Amino acid sequence: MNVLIVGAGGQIGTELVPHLQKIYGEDNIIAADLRPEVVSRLSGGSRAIMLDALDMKAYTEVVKENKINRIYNLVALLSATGEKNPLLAWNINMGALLNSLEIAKEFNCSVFTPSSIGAFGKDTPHVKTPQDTVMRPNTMYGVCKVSGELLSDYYYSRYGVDTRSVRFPGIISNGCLPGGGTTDYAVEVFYEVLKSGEYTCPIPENTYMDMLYMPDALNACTQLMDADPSKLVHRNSFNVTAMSFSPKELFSSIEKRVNGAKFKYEIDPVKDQISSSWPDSLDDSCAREEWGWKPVWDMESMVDDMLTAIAAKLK
Ligand code: AKB
Repeated sequence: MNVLIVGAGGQIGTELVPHLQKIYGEDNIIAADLRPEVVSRLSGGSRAIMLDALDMKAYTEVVKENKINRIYNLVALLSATGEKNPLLAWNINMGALLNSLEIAKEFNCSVFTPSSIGAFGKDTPHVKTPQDTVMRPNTMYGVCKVSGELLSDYYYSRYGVDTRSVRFPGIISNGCLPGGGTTDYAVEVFYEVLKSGEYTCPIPENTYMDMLYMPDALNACTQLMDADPSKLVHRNSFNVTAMSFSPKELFSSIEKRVNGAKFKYEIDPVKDQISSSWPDSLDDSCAREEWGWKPVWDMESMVDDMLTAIAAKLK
């Protein structure tokens, strides 16, 4: 297995690289990112290279030279940033995906591209959102995610490219900070509370969204890609979730563990609009049935682990 991760320096990639190294061996993983400072951070113990996934020629050469047979395409501008510059979001998100699919077709690679709860919209059923349902997002990020799901399925049915994907909810982690997402509050709060004892939340207190703790997200990335293809009814993309909570519920769980922590709300209208259009909770039974998805972290165990890890990091 020779694996290439493009967009490796983001929240998921930073932790996916060591996760894949443990499974497939360090020498078989190449971590690629556009930013030189990120490449030097990634290169501790891994094969890290500078690559712009929009540069088709350079991308093709990397895949050819390294005999890559699996691509994790993690290149993306997230939901809130995407609303600041929709055209850029389209160009980056769709450009990287199309290049990945074309290269995969030519070199017979499998491709994992994360989709998101952002693929759903206000007309989607919000509670226990089914796997197959209305998808009419009203953000550019969501439009890219739905288009990406369709394109990935098209490359599978038309050209036989082994494309697979999950719809990630908010991912909570203590490695690299997320950036530009609507669910970022659920990570930021831990840093702020441990640094200053208070946090100002941009999302209304009773808005529910699905979340996953990073170890479960990493397992989703590898478990789905290693799943028996004959069992997959769906491919692009599977609902996955481990917990659904509102800011109020998360903060009350943190408050129980951090004495005197204070929370207030200054609602960001863009994030408010996006978060209220997303599901409150997903039905992930297809992922459970078709490839054995079974998350292990819930909100309480995640809060314990995050507080310990970030307190250690801040020291
Ligand atoms: C975002 O908030 O944009 C992402 C996502 C849920 O896809 N974290």
